[in-house]
Amino acid sequence: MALFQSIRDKFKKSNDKDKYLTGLDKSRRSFGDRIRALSNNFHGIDDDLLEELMMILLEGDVGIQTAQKIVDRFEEHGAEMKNFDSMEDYFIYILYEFYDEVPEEYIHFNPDGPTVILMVGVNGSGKTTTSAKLLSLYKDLGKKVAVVAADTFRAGAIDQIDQWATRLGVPCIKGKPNQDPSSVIVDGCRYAKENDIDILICDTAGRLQNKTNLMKELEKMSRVAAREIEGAPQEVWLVLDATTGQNGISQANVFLEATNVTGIVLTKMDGTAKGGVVLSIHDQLHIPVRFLGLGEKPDDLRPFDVAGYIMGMTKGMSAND
Ligand SMILES: Nc1nc2c(ncn2[C@@H]2O[C@H](COP(=O)(O)OP(=O)(O)OP(=O)(O)O)[C@@H](O)[C@H]2O)c(=O)[nH]1
Ligand SMILES: [Mg+2]
Repeated sequence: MALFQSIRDKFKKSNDKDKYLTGLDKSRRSFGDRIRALSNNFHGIDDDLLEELMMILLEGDVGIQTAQKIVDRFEEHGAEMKNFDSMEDYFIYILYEFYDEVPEEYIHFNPDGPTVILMVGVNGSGKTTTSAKLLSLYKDLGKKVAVVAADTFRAGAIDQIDQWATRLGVPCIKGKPNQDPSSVIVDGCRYAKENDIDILICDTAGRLQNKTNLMKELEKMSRVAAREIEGAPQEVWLVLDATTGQNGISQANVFLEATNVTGIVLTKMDGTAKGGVVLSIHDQLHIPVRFLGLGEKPDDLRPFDVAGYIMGMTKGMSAND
């Protein structure tokens, strides 16, 4: 099938192919393998098959509204697929198209100075680890990077990011425990301007708090950053733990109401069989997924790639492909 072939070709050319295949192995073993198992009892597109596909989507954490939309789209033309292989390829194409229909939004780099990226999210979602991975990624791309240890709330948080920074050989701007995080961000922005930093990553605290306080704190951080560097923060990335599945979507909504989130990073994709949550995020939140955490090593954070994601979740690719 030509449509499917084009996704496969894109994936084949990707440098991140192996990372996607390994990182999404758990999801593929439940999601992809279950789709393939439908071949045992395939007699065309009927209500039973549609119901099975719906179940597979739901168990992959695609979420009911999103799953229903996908199945409806599939049903429109699916009946033309007369054998299992073409049905499977068509279904994969529908998943791909479902994500791909909105044009990709790219990172807003500041053309006139440091680009400030604020990392936000609930505790344990992976903000600090992701900050470190981003430092490593942009450093490897030849950017001058620095990090602000703006989590002054949790004991040990400053040391955690500081140790990463030392290991990666990048500057870390720190305050004291319990200092106002916004004041550390001010120091970070000033350091970035004085030292021609290209990308300044701000690792913030993941304390659980009510929406009003969260809003106030995030608003203050953004306001002080903008006072130092025009247009800052250029990006606010919400870090979500993929293993929390649909709960992540409710968490996301709280942050979306509290601040201007410009992108999502989904961590721990390697630790879940419920990787379908990416489709649900796209459909319900309309915020681009920028990166996927596909493992614990610094280079396991990969830019989001639809073909990689869909192929990694479904068919994968054999060694001879
Ligand atoms: N397997 C895997 N583990 C990850 C990934 N990203 C983060 N982790 C792990 O998740 C745990 C929490 O990560 P942190 O980066 O400390 O999370 P945080 O959001 O900064 O947490 P707080 O500072 O408490 O708010 C750590 O053990 C990380 O190693 C990922 O993509 N894959
Ligand atoms: Mg942290």
